[in-house]
Amino acid sequence: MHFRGGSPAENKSSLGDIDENWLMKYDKNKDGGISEKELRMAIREKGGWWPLLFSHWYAARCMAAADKNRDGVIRGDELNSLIEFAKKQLSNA
Ligand SMILES: [Ca+2]
Ligand SMILES: [Ca+2]
Repeated sequence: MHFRGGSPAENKSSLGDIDENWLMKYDKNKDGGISEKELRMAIREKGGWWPLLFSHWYAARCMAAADKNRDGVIRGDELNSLIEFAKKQLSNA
């Protein structure tokens, strides 16, 4: 993985962990999709991403960007949108 910019090295390595397998670990109700609640857990557990305070705000932004059919769950192709959005946000942070 290659990222440009001034982020600390530990942020760069944690960005590489953001993929579908990582997200699906947080699919607690096993419905094959990631709800906003599940996404918040993922963000909180990631820790280094964003301060805890932002987890609600950040999850809502990710949902708005990735949940194309507005059913409140990220699944299938939407997962890729979510991953792309998250990486873009985080590499700019
Ligand atoms: Ca789920
Ligand atoms: Ca959806």
